[in-house]
Amino acid sequence: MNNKITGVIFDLDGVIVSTDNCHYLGWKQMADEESIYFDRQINERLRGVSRMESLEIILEKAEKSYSQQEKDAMAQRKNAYYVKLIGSLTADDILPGAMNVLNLLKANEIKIAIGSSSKNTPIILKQIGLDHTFDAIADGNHITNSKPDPEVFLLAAKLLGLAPANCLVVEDADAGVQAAIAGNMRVLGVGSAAQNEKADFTAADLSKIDFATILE
Ligand code: B16
Ligand code: MG
Repeated sequence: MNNKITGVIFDLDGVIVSTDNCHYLGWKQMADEESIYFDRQINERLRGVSRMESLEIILEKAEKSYSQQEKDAMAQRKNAYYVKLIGSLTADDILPGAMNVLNLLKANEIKIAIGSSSKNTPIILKQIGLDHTFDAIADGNHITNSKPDPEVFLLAAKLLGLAPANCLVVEDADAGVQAAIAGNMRVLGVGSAAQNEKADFTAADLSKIDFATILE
């Protein structure tokens, strides 16, 4: 079977743009208002994890239990803080190497997609000027099972019209690396996933890898 890479699926947060600080500040404001302990170390555990699953991780430190209605309201409140913060993102926030890689792939007629857990994907892409760049977008609005489930990547591959074996995923979260492997795709781990031994390729960021060698 021909397993040449003909499509690349990019995670968004931590791969194309870094929004972790905005997530941290949004959750921190909500947690402080509820007197729930929250720090940057706990924030690391939220990488690639859906909004409601992130809230459950934060609530591990809560001293009372919350009803589903209260949880929905807390997640909504955090998202309002977060959306306000990402309103100041610009193309300058695109991570090192990302534009070069996207241009290289386009020049080589390799299809490109986004596979992100974030329901704010459309807003973020518009803010950084990449809303017309990708051939397909699969995000938190289109899936029911979040990473490490492969659903978002399988949907991206389907939208590209490609078999999973012909796709490479680029991820910064261990949950995302696991999702790519579960979806029978190859994976390049960057950022926090640069040390992940399960990844087929690793690099500190997209400026630190010769992408052409992956495509050979
Ligand atoms: P939202 P990715 C993920 O994006 C973030 O890494 C994670 O921290 C966040 O909780 C999740 O999106 C959901 O985001 O609240 O905007 O729907 O890394 O999968 O692009
Ligand atoms: Mg990510």
